[in-house]
Amino acid sequence: MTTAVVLMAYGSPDRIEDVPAYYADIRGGRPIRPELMEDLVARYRRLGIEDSNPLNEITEATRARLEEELGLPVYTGMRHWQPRIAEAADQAIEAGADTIVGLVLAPHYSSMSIEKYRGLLEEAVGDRAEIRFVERWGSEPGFVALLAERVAALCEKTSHVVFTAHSLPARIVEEGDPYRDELLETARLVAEQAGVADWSFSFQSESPTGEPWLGPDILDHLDALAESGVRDVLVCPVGFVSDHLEIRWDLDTEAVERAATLAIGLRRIEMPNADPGFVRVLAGIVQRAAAVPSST
Ligand code: FEC
Repeated sequence: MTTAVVLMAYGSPDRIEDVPAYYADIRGGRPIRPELMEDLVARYRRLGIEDSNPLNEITEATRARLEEELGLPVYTGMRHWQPRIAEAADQAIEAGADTIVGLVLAPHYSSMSIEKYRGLLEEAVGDRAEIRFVERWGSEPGFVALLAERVAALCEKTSHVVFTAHSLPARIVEEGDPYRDELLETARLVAEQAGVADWSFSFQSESPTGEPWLGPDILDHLDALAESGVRDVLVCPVGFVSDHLEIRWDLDTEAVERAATLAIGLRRIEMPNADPGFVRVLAGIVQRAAAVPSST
């Protein structure tokens, strides 16, 4: 058996000129209102992606460390940008892999996220290799411990901890999607291990697609917390693992600004990024998936 890993992430445009093509890819061909495009270009400009692109750089650093840790080839495949998941699969197969472990840098399963990555990988691989796909790893003990340690280090007596994740259209709950339950389970485990009793959960990064999304949104949630007397919030994102637009804009800019108007102090834990301890957690997940011919 010759194993390789396809490490998958959302992907991010490398240059401002790439934003329209990137957004079109996210929309899957559905139209984009001009004002939404302009708003996204402005956010990426403020993020400074011309000089350095956090998501793509962190994913490459994670890939390189994971490869070293595992002693197996690891290829990056992006869902919405380059290198594409199909390119990563081709590289793995051309290098002789007959077994591919598929791991997404997003811990919780949803039909609208992880399942899409799986579809792209399966389509690319076809019958050329066996896929061992990791469906979820949000309750992975090493991941929970890493977040709990970061929360405990910053949590003060007066802190209220808000766990966050990317929102998705609310209809997924009626469709029986486990996404929200899995997120809440990670939050519960982290709070328990960090010894935090005062915590809540909110979603972030909702898109204006014209249908209701899972809430509460972090900005509305901050309003409600302020009204109930909370003055010190520690944010722990559990549904993302890297610094990227949704962290640096939605939390570090928008949520920080809203908190300031409400006289709430807001801090967040550092993201796992390519931290060696986090990469060891990922390596353990890959090793287990490689050893067992089924999803974990
Ligand atoms: O730093 C970067 O350049 C990329 C940051 C980024 C991450 C990310 C993660 C997730 N998304 C998820 C679901 C959706 C759904 C839609 C949607 C739209 C966007 C847009 C941008 C964007 N997402 Fe994203 N997402 C990131 C970036 N996302 C930009 C489009 C403009 C906007 O809304 O701001 C709606 C699609 C549609 O219109 O039909 C749904 C989920 C995740 C977490 C899991 C993962 O990482 O794959 C779920 C990072």
